[in-house]
Amino acid sequence: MTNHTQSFEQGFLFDLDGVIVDTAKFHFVAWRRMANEIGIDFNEEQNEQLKGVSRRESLLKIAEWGGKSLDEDEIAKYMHLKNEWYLELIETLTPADILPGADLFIKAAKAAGIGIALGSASKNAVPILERIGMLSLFDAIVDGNHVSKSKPDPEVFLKGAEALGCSAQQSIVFEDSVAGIEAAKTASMKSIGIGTEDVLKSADIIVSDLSEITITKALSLL
Ligand code: B16
Ligand code: MG
Repeated sequence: MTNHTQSFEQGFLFDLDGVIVDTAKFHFVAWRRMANEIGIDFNEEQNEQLKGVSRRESLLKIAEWGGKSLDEDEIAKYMHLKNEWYLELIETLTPADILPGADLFIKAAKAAGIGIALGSASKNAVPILERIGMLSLFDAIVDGNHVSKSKPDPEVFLKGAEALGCSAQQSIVFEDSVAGIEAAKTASMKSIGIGTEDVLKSADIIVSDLSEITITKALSLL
């Protein structure tokens, strides 16, 4: 969903899982169910390493933890199976699952004339945004269906800025993963880390959620 006729002077690029909504808990349940099917188990701490990582890379990581090698047919089968279970779980999402301050912050940015884009690894981003009632706030959506390289490659954010018609220097990335902050840096974009300082130390500003930052403070980075 990109509109090439639009042009914003400044753009805010938002990751989805961990910034706008906590879908990580559903990814964990679905991946663990899938892993158990093939005799592997993993814990919540290991699940941290799957945040922001693509579906295929997540499966390969889990297989590696269990010392299993998978052929292409098995990879396709297990990715499909995990996604079916994940889709069942996200059926329960409602606007109450929006992370603190995310909707108010994005609405305020939009009202200030800033272009709003999604930059997510997920191929399920559109149904998730629909479920939480936030899809119409986005001027551009760049997700796992539009990129060939995953974060820390900057492709997802460069495409987002391009869709908004604004430069990398006038774009700010909002991210909860280390790979996403690294992608913003490689794209020459400022970044706001959503999480804790020990994990996201290289972000320009770090807050625990979007209720803790104002538009003015974010724009002061540019
Ligand atoms: P899907 P984000 C990422 O979302 C998740 O953090 C990650 O755990 C997941 O594997 C990835 O999306 C792909 O998701 O299976 O729905 O295509 O943080 O980039 O918004
Ligand atoms: Mg994320």
